[in-house]
Amino acid sequence: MAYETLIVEIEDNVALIRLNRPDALNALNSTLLGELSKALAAADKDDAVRCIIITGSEKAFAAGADIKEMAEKGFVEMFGEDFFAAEAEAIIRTRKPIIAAVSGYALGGGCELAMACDFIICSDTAKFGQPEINLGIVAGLGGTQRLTRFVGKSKSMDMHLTGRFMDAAEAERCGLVSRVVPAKDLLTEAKKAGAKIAEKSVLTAMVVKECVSRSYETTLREGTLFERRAFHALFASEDQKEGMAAFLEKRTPQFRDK
Ligand code: CO8
Repeated sequence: MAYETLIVEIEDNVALIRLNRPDALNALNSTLLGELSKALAAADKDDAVRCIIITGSEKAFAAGADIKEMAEKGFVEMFGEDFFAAEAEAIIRTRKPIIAAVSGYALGGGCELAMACDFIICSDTAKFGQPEINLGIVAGLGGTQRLTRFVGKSKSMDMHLTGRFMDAAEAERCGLVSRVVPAKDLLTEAKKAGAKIAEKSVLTAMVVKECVSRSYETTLREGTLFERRAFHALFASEDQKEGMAAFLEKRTPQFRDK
Protein backbone atom coordinates (compact mmCIF):
# COMPACT_ATOMS: atom_id res chain seq x y z
CA MET A 1 0.00 0.00 0.00
CA ALA A 2 1.29 3.48 -0.88
CA TYR A 3 1.25 6.21 1.77
CA GLU A 4 1.68 9.96 1.52
CA THR A 5 3.56 10.42 4.79
CA LEU A 6 5.12 7.01 5.46
CA ILE A 7 7.53 4.68 3.73
CA VAL A 8 6.93 1.06 4.64
CA GLU A 9 9.30 -1.78 3.78
CA ILE A 10 9.15 -5.39 4.87
CA GLU A 11 12.46 -7.18 5.00
CA ASP A 12 13.34 -10.42 6.79
CA ASN A 13 9.97 -10.52 8.56
CA VAL A 14 10.45 -7.02 10.01
CA ALA A 15 8.22 -4.13 8.91
CA LEU A 16 10.11 -0.85 8.87
CA ILE A 17 7.73 2.11 9.05
CA ARG A 18 9.52 5.37 8.33
CA LEU A 19 7.75 8.64 9.15
CA ASN A 20 8.24 10.82 6.09
CA ARG A 21 7.34 14.50 6.36
CA PRO A 22 10.87 15.91 6.02
CA ASP A 23 9.74 19.53 5.55
CA ALA A 24 8.01 19.53 8.93
CA LEU A 25 10.52 17.36 10.86
CA ASN A 26 7.94 14.55 10.75
CA ALA A 27 5.38 16.56 12.73
CA LEU A 28 2.42 14.31 13.44
CA ASN A 29 -0.60 15.55 11.51
CA SER A 30 -3.88 13.74 11.02
CA THR A 31 -2.79 12.27 7.68
CA LEU A 32 0.39 10.81 9.17
CA LEU A 33 -1.30 9.43 12.28
CA GLY A 34 -4.17 8.02 10.20
CA GLU A 35 -1.70 6.33 7.87
CA LEU A 36 0.35 5.05 10.82
CA SER A 37 -2.79 3.46 12.29
CA LYS A 38 -3.44 1.72 8.97
CA ALA A 39 0.18 0.60 8.54
CA LEU A 40 0.28 -0.84 12.07
CA ALA A 41 -3.02 -2.69 11.57
CA ALA A 42 -1.74 -4.07 8.25
CA ALA A 43 1.55 -5.20 9.81
CA ASP A 44 -0.32 -6.84 12.67
CA LYS A 45 -2.41 -8.85 10.21
CA ASP A 46 0.42 -9.75 7.84
CA ASP A 47 1.89 -13.21 8.54
CA ALA A 48 5.11 -12.10 6.87
CA VAL A 49 5.65 -9.52 9.65
CA ARG A 50 6.96 -10.71 13.02
CA CYS A 51 8.22 -7.39 14.43
CA ILE A 52 7.71 -3.72 13.61
CA ILE A 53 10.15 -0.79 13.71
CA ILE A 54 8.99 2.84 13.64
CA THR A 55 11.66 5.34 12.72
CA GLY A 56 12.05 8.87 11.36
CA SER A 57 14.93 10.71 9.72
CA GLU A 58 18.42 11.40 10.99
CA LYS A 59 17.36 14.91 12.10
CA ALA A 60 13.97 14.04 13.60
CA PHE A 61 12.05 11.03 14.75
CA ALA A 62 9.14 13.48 15.08
CA ALA A 63 9.11 17.07 16.34
CA GLY A 64 5.66 16.72 17.89
CA ALA A 65 2.08 17.07 16.85
CA ASP A 66 1.66 19.40 13.89
CA ILE A 67 1.37 22.87 15.41
CA LYS A 68 0.06 24.39 12.17
CA GLU A 69 -2.78 21.90 12.10
CA MET A 70 -3.72 22.48 15.77
CA ALA A 71 -3.19 26.23 16.17
CA GLU A 72 -6.68 27.44 15.24
CA LYS A 73 -8.70 24.63 16.81
CA GLY A 74 -11.03 25.23 19.76
CA PHE A 75 -12.10 23.06 22.65
CA VAL A 76 -15.42 22.01 21.14
CA GLU A 77 -13.71 20.83 17.95
CA MET A 78 -10.88 19.04 19.80
CA PHE A 79 -13.30 17.37 22.18
CA GLY A 80 -15.85 16.63 19.49
CA GLU A 81 -13.40 14.78 17.29
CA ASP A 82 -11.61 13.34 20.36
CA PHE A 83 -8.38 14.61 18.81
CA PHE A 84 -6.03 11.73 18.00
CA ALA A 85 -7.71 9.34 20.48
CA ALA A 86 -8.38 6.69 17.83
CA GLU A 87 -4.83 7.00 16.50
CA ALA A 88 -3.38 6.67 20.02
CA GLU A 89 -5.51 3.56 20.56
CA ALA A 90 -4.33 2.10 17.24
CA ILE A 91 -0.72 2.21 18.45
CA ILE A 92 -1.36 0.48 21.73
CA ARG A 93 -3.78 -2.00 20.15
CA THR A 94 -0.97 -3.36 17.97
CA ARG A 95 -0.17 -6.84 19.22
CA LYS A 96 3.18 -7.49 17.58
CA PRO A 97 6.28 -5.95 19.18
CA ILE A 98 7.14 -2.41 18.06
CA ILE A 99 10.63 -0.91 18.38
CA ALA A 100 11.05 2.87 18.14
CA ALA A 101 14.36 3.71 16.43
CA VAL A 102 14.94 7.34 17.35
CA SER A 103 17.47 9.74 15.87
CA GLY A 104 17.40 13.51 16.37
CA TYR A 105 14.33 15.20 17.83
CA ALA A 106 11.62 13.20 19.58
CA LEU A 107 9.56 16.02 21.03
CA GLY A 108 6.03 16.33 22.36
CA GLY A 109 3.88 13.84 20.45
CA GLY A 110 7.10 12.45 18.92
CA CYS A 111 8.46 11.53 22.35
CA GLU A 112 5.03 10.17 23.26
CA LEU A 113 4.86 8.07 20.10
CA ALA A 114 8.30 6.60 20.90
CA MET A 115 7.17 5.81 24.45
CA ALA A 116 3.99 4.16 23.18
CA CYS A 117 6.20 1.67 21.31
CA ASP A 118 7.49 -1.35 23.24
CA PHE A 119 11.05 -0.15 23.59
CA ILE A 120 13.28 2.60 22.29
CA ILE A 121 16.69 2.28 20.68
CA CYS A 122 18.16 5.71 20.01
CA SER A 123 21.16 7.23 18.33
CA ASP A 124 23.69 9.34 20.20
CA THR A 125 22.14 12.42 18.53
CA ALA A 126 18.65 11.83 19.97
CA LYS A 127 16.92 14.59 21.91
CA PHE A 128 13.77 13.87 23.88
CA GLY A 129 11.44 16.49 25.26
CA GLN A 130 7.91 17.40 26.27
CA PRO A 131 7.97 21.12 25.39
CA GLU A 132 4.18 21.51 25.12
CA ILE A 133 4.22 23.98 28.03
CA ASN A 134 5.99 26.46 25.72
CA LEU A 135 2.89 26.39 23.51
CA GLY A 136 0.45 26.82 26.38
CA ILE A 137 -0.66 23.18 26.34
CA VAL A 138 0.07 19.88 28.06
CA ALA A 139 1.10 16.57 26.45
CA GLY A 140 -1.85 14.75 24.88
CA LEU A 141 -0.62 11.37 23.72
CA GLY A 142 0.25 9.95 27.13
CA GLY A 143 3.42 11.94 27.91
CA THR A 144 2.59 12.96 31.48
CA GLN A 145 1.69 9.36 32.30
CA ARG A 146 4.28 7.32 30.37
CA LEU A 147 7.31 9.56 30.98
CA THR A 148 6.53 9.56 34.70
CA ARG A 149 6.39 5.77 34.76
CA PHE A 150 9.63 5.56 32.76
CA VAL A 151 11.76 8.10 34.62
CA GLY A 152 9.94 8.91 37.87
CA LYS A 153 8.07 11.99 39.05
CA SER A 154 10.96 14.37 39.62
CA LYS A 155 12.53 14.11 36.16
CA SER A 156 9.14 13.92 34.45
CA MET A 157 8.01 17.12 36.20
CA ASP A 158 11.31 18.74 35.25
CA MET A 159 10.83 17.79 31.56
CA HIS A 160 7.18 18.81 31.39
CA LEU A 161 7.49 22.01 33.44
CA THR A 162 10.72 23.41 31.98
CA GLY A 163 10.25 22.00 28.47
CA ARG A 164 13.97 21.20 28.34
CA PHE A 165 15.39 18.48 26.10
CA MET A 166 17.12 15.33 27.35
CA ASP A 167 20.08 13.93 25.41
CA ALA A 168 20.69 10.27 24.62
CA ALA A 169 23.08 9.67 27.53
CA GLU A 170 20.57 11.04 30.04
CA ALA A 171 17.75 9.08 28.37
CA GLU A 172 19.71 5.85 28.78
CA ARG A 173 20.75 6.69 32.33
CA CYS A 174 17.17 7.23 33.45
CA GLY A 175 15.70 4.23 31.65
CA LEU A 176 13.78 6.02 28.91
CA VAL A 177 15.64 4.09 26.21
CA SER A 178 16.97 0.55 26.18
CA ARG A 179 20.16 1.29 24.24
CA VAL A 180 22.11 4.12 22.60
CA VAL A 181 24.04 3.46 19.40
CA PRO A 182 26.11 5.64 17.06
CA ALA A 183 23.82 7.53 14.64
CA LYS A 184 25.22 5.73 11.59
CA ASP A 185 24.35 2.34 13.10
CA LEU A 186 20.83 3.12 14.30
CA LEU A 187 18.86 1.28 11.63
CA THR A 188 21.28 -1.64 11.49
CA GLU A 189 21.03 -2.10 15.24
CA ALA A 190 17.23 -1.69 15.28
CA LYS A 191 16.93 -4.22 12.44
CA LYS A 192 19.22 -6.64 14.30
CA ALA A 193 16.98 -6.36 17.36
CA GLY A 194 13.92 -6.81 15.13
CA ALA A 195 15.49 -9.90 13.53
CA LYS A 196 16.20 -11.38 16.97
CA ILE A 197 12.55 -10.92 17.93
CA ALA A 198 11.41 -12.27 14.54
CA GLU A 199 13.21 -15.57 15.29
CA LYS A 200 10.87 -16.22 18.21
CA SER A 201 7.32 -17.50 18.19
CA VAL A 202 5.04 -14.56 17.36
CA LEU A 203 2.43 -16.10 19.64
CA THR A 204 4.87 -16.10 22.58
CA ALA A 205 6.15 -12.61 21.74
CA MET A 206 2.60 -11.24 21.82
CA VAL A 207 1.99 -12.84 25.22
CA VAL A 208 5.28 -11.43 26.55
CA LYS A 209 4.26 -7.98 25.26
CA GLU A 210 0.86 -8.25 26.96
CA CYS A 211 2.46 -9.25 30.26
CA VAL A 212 5.09 -6.49 30.35
CA SER A 213 2.55 -3.89 29.19
CA ARG A 214 0.24 -5.03 31.98
CA SER A 215 2.81 -3.94 34.56
CA TYR A 216 1.98 -0.34 33.62
CA GLU A 217 -1.74 -0.87 34.05
CA THR A 218 -2.19 -2.74 37.29
CA THR A 219 -0.93 -3.64 40.77
CA LEU A 220 2.05 -5.93 41.36
CA ARG A 221 -0.22 -8.67 42.71
CA GLU A 222 -2.69 -8.53 39.80
CA GLY A 223 0.11 -8.22 37.25
CA THR A 224 1.93 -11.21 38.71
CA LEU A 225 -1.27 -13.27 38.60
CA PHE A 226 -1.85 -12.19 34.98
CA GLU A 227 1.70 -13.27 34.14
CA ARG A 228 1.34 -16.62 35.91
CA ARG A 229 -1.88 -17.41 34.04
CA ALA A 230 -0.19 -16.46 30.75
CA PHE A 231 2.72 -18.72 31.70
CA HIS A 232 0.28 -21.58 32.38
CA ALA A 233 -1.61 -20.90 29.14
CA LEU A 234 1.52 -21.13 26.99
CA PHE A 235 1.80 -24.78 28.00
CA ALA A 236 -1.15 -25.31 25.64
CA SER A 237 0.95 -24.13 22.69
CA GLU A 238 2.93 -26.22 20.21
CA ASP A 239 5.71 -23.64 20.45
CA GLN A 240 6.24 -24.44 24.15
CA LYS A 241 6.62 -28.14 23.27
CA GLU A 242 8.95 -27.27 20.38
CA GLY A 243 11.01 -24.74 22.38
CA MET A 244 11.63 -27.14 25.25
CA ALA A 245 12.20 -30.18 23.01
CA ALA A 246 14.72 -28.19 20.95
CA PHE A 247 16.59 -27.21 24.11
CA LEU A 248 16.74 -30.82 25.31
CA GLU A 249 17.77 -32.09 21.87
CA LYS A 250 20.39 -29.30 21.58
CA ARG A 251 18.99 -27.90 18.31
CA THR A 252 17.46 -24.61 17.10
CA PRO A 253 13.70 -24.47 17.66
CA GLN A 254 11.37 -24.25 14.67
CA PHE A 255 8.50 -22.17 15.94
CA ARG A 256 5.17 -22.29 14.10
CA ASP A 257 3.31 -19.56 16.02
CA LYS A 258 0.84 -22.11 17.35
N1 CO8 B 1 4.60 21.19 13.91
C1 CO8 B 1 4.61 21.74 12.69
N2 CO8 B 1 5.73 22.08 12.04
C2 CO8 B 1 6.90 21.87 12.67
C3 CO8 B 1 6.97 21.29 13.95
C4 CO8 B 1 5.73 20.93 14.57
N3 CO8 B 1 5.71 20.33 15.77
N4 CO8 B 1 8.27 21.21 14.31
C5 CO8 B 1 8.98 21.71 13.29
N5 CO8 B 1 8.17 22.11 12.30
C6 CO8 B 1 8.53 22.72 11.02
C7 CO8 B 1 8.95 24.16 11.20
O1 CO8 B 1 7.81 25.00 11.27
C8 CO8 B 1 9.78 24.37 9.97
O2 CO8 B 1 8.93 24.56 8.87
P1 CO8 B 1 9.13 25.85 7.88
O3 CO8 B 1 10.49 25.60 7.27
O4 CO8 B 1 8.01 25.72 6.93
O5 CO8 B 1 9.11 27.05 8.76
C9 CO8 B 1 10.46 23.02 9.77
O6 CO8 B 1 9.69 22.08 10.50
C10 CO8 B 1 11.88 22.97 10.30
O7 CO8 B 1 11.84 23.39 11.65
P2 CO8 B 1 12.81 24.52 12.25
O8 CO8 B 1 13.15 25.52 11.20
O9 CO8 B 1 12.18 25.04 13.50
O10 CO8 B 1 14.08 23.63 12.57
P3 CO8 B 1 15.18 23.88 13.69
O11 CO8 B 1 16.27 22.90 13.42
O12 CO8 B 1 15.53 25.33 13.77
O13 CO8 B 1 14.46 23.51 15.09
C11 CO8 B 1 13.08 22.16 16.55
C12 CO8 B 1 14.06 22.19 15.34
C13 CO8 B 1 13.85 22.53 17.83
C14 CO8 B 1 12.59 20.73 16.65
C15 CO8 B 1 11.93 23.15 16.32
O14 CO8 B 1 11.38 22.92 15.02
C16 CO8 B 1 10.81 23.04 17.32
O15 CO8 B 1 10.94 23.51 18.42
N6 CO8 B 1 9.69 22.41 16.91
C17 CO8 B 1 8.49 22.33 17.73
C18 CO8 B 1 8.67 21.32 18.85
C19 CO8 B 1 7.43 21.28 19.70
O16 CO8 B 1 7.05 22.23 20.34
N7 CO8 B 1 6.80 20.09 19.74
C20 CO8 B 1 5.58 19.89 20.51
C21 CO8 B 1 4.38 20.11 19.63
S1 CO8 B 1 2.86 19.98 20.53
C22 CO8 B 1 2.64 18.33 20.73
O17 CO8 B 1 3.39 17.52 20.26
C23 CO8 B 1 1.42 17.92 21.49
C24 CO8 B 1 1.26 16.43 21.49
C25 CO8 B 1 -0.09 16.04 21.98
C26 CO8 B 1 -1.05 15.72 20.89
C27 CO8 B 1 -1.09 14.27 20.61
C28 CO8 B 1 -1.05 13.94 19.13
C29 CO8 B 1 0.23 13.41 18.57
